Amino acid sequence: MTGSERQFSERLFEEAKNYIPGGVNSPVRAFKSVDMDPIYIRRGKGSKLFDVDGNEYIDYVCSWGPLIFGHSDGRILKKISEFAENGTSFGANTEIEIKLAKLITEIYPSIDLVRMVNSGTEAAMSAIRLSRGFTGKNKIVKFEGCYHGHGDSFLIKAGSGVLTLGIPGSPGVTESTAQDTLIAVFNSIESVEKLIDGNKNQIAAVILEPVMGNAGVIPPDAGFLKKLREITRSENIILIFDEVITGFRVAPGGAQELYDIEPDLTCLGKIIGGGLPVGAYGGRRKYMEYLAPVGPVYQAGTLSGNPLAMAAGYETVSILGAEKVHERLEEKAGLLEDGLRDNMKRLNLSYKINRVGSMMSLFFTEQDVRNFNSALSSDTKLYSKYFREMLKNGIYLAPSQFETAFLSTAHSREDIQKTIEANYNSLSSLM
Ligand code: KE4
Repeated sequence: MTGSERQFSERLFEEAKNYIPGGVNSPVRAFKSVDMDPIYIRRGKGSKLFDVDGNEYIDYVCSWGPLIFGHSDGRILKKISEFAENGTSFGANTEIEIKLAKLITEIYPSIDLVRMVNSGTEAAMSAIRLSRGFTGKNKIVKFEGCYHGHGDSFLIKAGSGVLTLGIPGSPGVTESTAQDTLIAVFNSIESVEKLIDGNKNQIAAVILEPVMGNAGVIPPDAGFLKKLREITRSENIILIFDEVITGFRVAPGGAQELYDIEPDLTCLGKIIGGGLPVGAYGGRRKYMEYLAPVGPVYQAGTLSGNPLAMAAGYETVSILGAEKVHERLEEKAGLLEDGLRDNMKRLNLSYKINRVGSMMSLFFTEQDVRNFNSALSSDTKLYSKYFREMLKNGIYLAPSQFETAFLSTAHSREDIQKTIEANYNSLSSLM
C-alpha cells in the first residue's frame, strides 16, 4: 500500500488528542501545515517507514536527521542491546561517555572538552548560559529563521515548527528575555555589524546554524562565515555554531570542517545519539572549564550521558569515520538533485533547490533562497499539496516547507529513482 488508506492512523490520532496536547509530543508532527491528519509509524527499516495501516514509504525525514544509516541499523541495535543488558541508566559515570567525548574531540579540533545533555535545546541553552556567564554580558545575536530548540532566548523569529505554525515568537517568553535576543539576517554581515555597533560590549555570543536547516536548507554565502568569525573575534564575542543538524552530517567534522571555520563553542545532537535522546556542547577548555563543577556556571541532567545513547552514538560516529560515508551520501544526493532538476526542466518549472551534502530542500518559489525572507516567498499551500501527492506515491517528506530532507546510506539508487518518478508525477498533478 502507498499512503492512501490511513484509518488506523486517524483513529490513533483521535485517541491521542484525549491525552496529549494536540495529540503530539512535538508540534511539527501534527501535520498542520500539510492539511491532513498525521500518520502513525509502526516501524522503520533501512530507508523505509511503515505506518500502522501497512503503508510503506521511502523516508526523507530520518527522524529529523539522526538516522544517517537509516532505521534499525543492525550494528547500532546490537550495541544498544549489549549495553541495555547491563542496565539503562545509573546517574553515575561510565566508560562509554568518555569514549564518545574523546572521539568528538578528535574529530572537532575546536572542541577540547564536551558536555553531554539530552537534547539540542539543552545544548544550545547551555551554550548561551555559559557564554553569558563567561563574558558577563547579557545579549545574544541569533539569525531569523534559525532554530536552536525551544529555549526562551531562541523563540524569537525562530525556524522549524515556530515558522511552520506561523507563531511570531511564543507567549510565555518574557519581554526582558526577548530584549536580550537581537535578530540578524542570515548571509548579511552588515546586519550583524549594525547590531554590534548598536550594542557595544553588551553581546555575549552570536549563535547560528552554519548551514540553515530550519527554514529549509540555506547554505552560507561564500565568505559569510569567515567574516562572522573575524568580527566576533575582534569584538570578543563568543561564536557558537549550532551543528545539531550539520554535525557529522555535512562532513565528519560538520560545517566547521566543510567551511574551515573554528567556532568558540559547538552544539551537537541528533547523529551523536544514533536515534536516542542526546545533545552535547563543547569548545575550548577556557570556556568549558567555566562550567560546574570546575567553574561557576551551572548545568546538569539526570540522564545526561545516558549509557544507551552514548553507545548508540559511539557506534554511529565510529562507523561514520571508518566507512567514508560522506562521499557515498554526496553521490546519492547529487543523483536525486539532478533528477529533480531534470523534472522541472521537462515541466518548465523553476522552483528552487538548495542542497548541502545529504540535506536538501525543494522550495516552491522562483526566488533564490538565501535567507529567511526569501524562504518565506515559498508557496506553502503548493508545498502542502506536493507533500500529500508524494505521500500517495510512497515518499515521506518533512510535513513542512521549512524543514530539510535528509538522505541516509540506506537510501538505494532504486529509492532515488522512485523518488524522482514520484516527484515528476506529483509536480505534474499540481499543474
Ligand atoms: P531538540 O531539542 O529538538 O533535540 O533540538 C533542537 C534543535 C537545535 N538546533 C537545531 C539546528 C535543530 O534543528 C534542532 C531541532 N530540529 C527540529 C527539526 N528541524 C526538531 C524537530 C521537532 O521539533 O520535532
